Amino acid sequence: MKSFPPARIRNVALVGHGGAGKTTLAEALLYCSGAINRQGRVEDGTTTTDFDPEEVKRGISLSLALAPFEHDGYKINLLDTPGYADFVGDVHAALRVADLAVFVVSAVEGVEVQTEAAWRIAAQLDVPRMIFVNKLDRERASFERTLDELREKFGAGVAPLELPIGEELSFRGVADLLTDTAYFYEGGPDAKGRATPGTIPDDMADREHTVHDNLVEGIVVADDDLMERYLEGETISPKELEDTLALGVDQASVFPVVCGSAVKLVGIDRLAQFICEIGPSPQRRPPVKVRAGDGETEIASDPDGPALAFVFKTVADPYVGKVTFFKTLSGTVRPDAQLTNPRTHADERLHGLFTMRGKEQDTLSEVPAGDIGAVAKLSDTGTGDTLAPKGTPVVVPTIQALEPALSIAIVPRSKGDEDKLMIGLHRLQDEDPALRVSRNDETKQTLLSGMGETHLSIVTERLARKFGVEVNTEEVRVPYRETITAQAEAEGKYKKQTGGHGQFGVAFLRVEPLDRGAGFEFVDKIVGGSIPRQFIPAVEKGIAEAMATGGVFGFPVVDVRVTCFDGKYHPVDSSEMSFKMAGSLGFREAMAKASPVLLEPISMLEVVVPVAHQGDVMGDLNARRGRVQGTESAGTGEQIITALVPTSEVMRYAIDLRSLTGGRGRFTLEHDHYDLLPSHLTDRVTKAMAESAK
Ligand SMILES: Nc1nc2c(ncn2[C@@H]2O[C@H](COP(=O)(O)OP(=O)(O)OP(=O)(O)O)[C@@H](O)[C@H]2O)c(=O)[nH]1
Ligand SMILES: [Mg+2]
Repeated sequence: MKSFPPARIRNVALVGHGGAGKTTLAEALLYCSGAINRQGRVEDGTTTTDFDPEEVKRGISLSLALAPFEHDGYKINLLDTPGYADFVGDVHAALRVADLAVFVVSAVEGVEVQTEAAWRIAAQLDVPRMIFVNKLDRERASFERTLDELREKFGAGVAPLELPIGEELSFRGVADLLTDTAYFYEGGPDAKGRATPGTIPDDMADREHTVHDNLVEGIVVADDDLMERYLEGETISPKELEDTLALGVDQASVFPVVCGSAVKLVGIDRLAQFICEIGPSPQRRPPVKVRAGDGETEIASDPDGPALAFVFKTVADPYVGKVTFFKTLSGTVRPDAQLTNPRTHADERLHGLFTMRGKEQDTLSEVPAGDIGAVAKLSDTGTGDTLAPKGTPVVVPTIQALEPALSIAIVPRSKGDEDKLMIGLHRLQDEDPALRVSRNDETKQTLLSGMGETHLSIVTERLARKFGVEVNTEEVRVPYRETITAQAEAEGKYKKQTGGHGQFGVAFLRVEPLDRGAGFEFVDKIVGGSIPRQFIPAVEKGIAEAMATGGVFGFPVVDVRVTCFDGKYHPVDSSEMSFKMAGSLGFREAMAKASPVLLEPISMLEVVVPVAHQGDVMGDLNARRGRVQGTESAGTGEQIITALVPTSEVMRYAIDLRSLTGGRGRFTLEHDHYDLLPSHLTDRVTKAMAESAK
């Protein structure tokens, strides 16, 4: 693909709720601009941007995909993003590099949960926004209803530039409010989405005039000079209106609304045109704030400045290796450029530069400021990293890490696959900042943590497809622990007399409960050499090992003081080994007599939900044995609830909260402390433990 100056580049993210038609719209834009010859369909798995086998199988987008195309002398770097909540990390990544977000909203479903979630992210990042009301050809589509919802949710900045001509089956074109012209799309498939201009149908002329006047008034208020001329009765030219509108878009104070159908190719060419004409070029965006040493400075999008690139996405390919997607923030990145990653201090050589349209690579001769490119085989650079010239270690604030919400435990299906599994997981973690891999030594499980069930099942599918490791998933075990509630004593005796050299050691032990979190304390009260000094550490070691391997119920033992107050030895048969055994046996016996109980982990849960859901969420927390610690307003109609909840009750909270709030809640969980498990639950836990050991 040839190189474009920054003024001719548009970085556009398609965002919105799952199924609104983003991928179909990306396909339509590529097709109408001539970048592809065939309009693929999501249902057939033939679209450009849903190319992953996992995406094809499910018919939904799972990760952001780049699809550049040319329109009218501009290069539009389209970023198709997933609408499903589990993959919101990629929406965030796309919005970090987009200069315009096009919200795709279905005229049937209207504004949905993820539309609002993406809006919040775009607002937070100050990304200019416009809206494409899609699916106007569908039954029960309504532009009016959708527009009302948009205004209600996103405010007075929402400004329609078009009205649909006809709706549902009779949807055939759009009326342009700036120029008072109708565009009809009735040329059939051969027209490839090209419109025929005409006059606005009589039956909608009145309405068109009203909306037109509203729009013009909405635009001219932003400019005193225009306002004055307008009030004096002058007709403001569409070009002038458009320029003023573009300023409002730049400032993310005006959100133009256009409409059409991605499947029927209605309004698609016009959307591309709007993107070029009123969409901000990278140069019109405010300079990027970067950290330089201890201070902060700003970097303008200047192709002649020092090269600076921001990595927003990494994809692990088992054959090509790692592909790194970046946006050049300043300067011009050329093949063989040598840049440094200030985070890892790695010197990276950017060999071949290319762009990708879906899965197809296309060579680039350079990636100037504002443009997006890709490079393969960087050694030590991941998503969110900055690449800067050696000696100028500036760092762009990284992509905010997502806290995983759900965990599963995985085991490789074939025994010898442990190493392959770890390599695969490591590589997948590289491309997916929302994925965490950890090992719990207490429960002896390898845990995979992510954003939700779909996310985690995609990860296991990818492990199999990309790295040839099949895994079984298990329920995550709760790391229960044991402790005692009374004092007890026991004699630990180890004696073996088989043939020649025997084994002999005796340790008298006393166990006492300690405060929560105190751990293990060993007290040596041996006097008069009843156990020789050199063997006392062995007694302690034996106890420690017994505690770790599990007490009466099979869980690790904590918060116990063990005092060794007497013992016996044999001058020939006693050894370290025999005292270790004595310690271990004595401890087990004393523990059993000391009223052992189970401890369960308690988590601190923080839930953010719309006020309307607060009652439901608190009621549900009660049912989970939760103790609400406080509630406070998060502003914007949301409430923050903090509660201490037994960890076992919130292992799948990600799924439960989603269904409880229709996806409108979010939460974080953090281990807080251990507490006594209510005795009526002990049976259930020990039974489950016995089951899982089978
Ligand atoms: N009738 C009609 N159907 C559409 C239109 N746009 C998309 N669809 C259909 O809506 C469904 C979802 O479309 P996608 O393009 O996959 O939606 P998406 O927004 O990419 O969904 P996610 O990737 O899951 O976020 C598909 O069956 C499309 O064929 C449209 O304009 N008209
Ligand atoms: Mg999609």
